[in-house]
Amino acid sequence: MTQALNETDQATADRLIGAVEHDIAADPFPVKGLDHVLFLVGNAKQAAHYYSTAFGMTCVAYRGPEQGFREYAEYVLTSGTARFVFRGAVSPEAADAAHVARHSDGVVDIALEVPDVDAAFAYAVRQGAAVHTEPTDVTDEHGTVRYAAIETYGDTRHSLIDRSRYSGPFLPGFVARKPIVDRSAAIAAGVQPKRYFQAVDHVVGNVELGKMDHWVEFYKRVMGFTNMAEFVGDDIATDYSALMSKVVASGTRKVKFPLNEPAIARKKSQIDEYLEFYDGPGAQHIAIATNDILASVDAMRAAGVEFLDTPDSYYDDPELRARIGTVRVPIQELKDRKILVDRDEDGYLLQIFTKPVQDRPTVFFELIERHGSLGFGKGNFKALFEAIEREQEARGNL
Ligand code: TYF
Ligand code: FE
Repeated sequence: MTQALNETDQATADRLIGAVEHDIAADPFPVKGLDHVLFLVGNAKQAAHYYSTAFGMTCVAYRGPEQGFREYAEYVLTSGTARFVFRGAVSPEAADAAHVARHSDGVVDIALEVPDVDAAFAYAVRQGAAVHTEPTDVTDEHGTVRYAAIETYGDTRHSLIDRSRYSGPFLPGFVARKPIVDRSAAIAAGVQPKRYFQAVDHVVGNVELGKMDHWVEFYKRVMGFTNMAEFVGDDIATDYSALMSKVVASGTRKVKFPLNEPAIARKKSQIDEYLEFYDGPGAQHIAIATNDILASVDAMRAAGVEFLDTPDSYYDDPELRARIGTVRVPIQELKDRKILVDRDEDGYLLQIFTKPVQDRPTVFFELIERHGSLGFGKGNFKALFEAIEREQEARGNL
């Protein structure tokens, strides 16, 4: 099989996303990691094609009318440990058709893999989480998966999944499926195509004005997450762009959820623009971790993915040069590709942001290559927010 996951992939992914030693057994809400991100989209067949061709992902599983599931077609794509599921409504009566009509393409489930669904669910509900799905077993010839789901911001939820007694390609009912892009000729010729990313680093939520602390407290209380140091307060909010941000993470740091809210500033906040067009809170961006951001950006650009622009002045700024010091490539390589760089006491990171990946100015992606830094690119907020505001202006939303 192509690009099959092994222990080395798991170790690589954990290193890339900055996982730390942590005894999950001592946790009130033990989390093994991110299981998958479920997108509800208008056309899952075409989404699966885009993420295969433009994001280099591999389709590994499918479920649809052919398997007796008349409501939806669902495609499971992976890249290293990252797993995205694209679900499109087949039946006009499918509940998810209404979700797409309201929000357009977006993230509905940020699913977590847990060792004990019942214990995690009971803890979350005791701590005030709203129930989406009670714990239940689903079974097919590959074994049993136990899962439950709790509600989070907007129409978003967190499934809690125990797949330790399951050996199928995804979840019961799904069948293995061959990749959409045929890379077999290259593989036969001895060239193993390089993945554009190996793991999901973080998933960011946009919530309403005044609700950021509510959701930070939610993740602390319900999931035992803790605050990470990085946050954007009033100072950055009013100087650069109108948002406030705090980050919560699981004990291992494998699951990291920054939460943004709009702040009142001179201009219309990029978060307000999202909330208006998504018609409520939801997932804003997914950061995907790579060990070669230069190659990934080149490949994705060549396939037609649009990235935010960064002016040359960013790279020519002597203050930035001094702060950044030496990174693994000459700054010119980053400048050529508009890749941003930030450094803190632990190390540095390289990052770049795509433009929104659907018609509405809502969900986008971030490519991130960490070298020690566990941050989120705080030093880049000014340059990044100015780039976002140029796009907002072009859309007539500023
Ligand atoms: O995840 C983060 O916090 C960074 C920075 O609209 C960021 O990627 C924050 C807000 C935003 C885009 C990026
Ligand atoms: Fe980010």
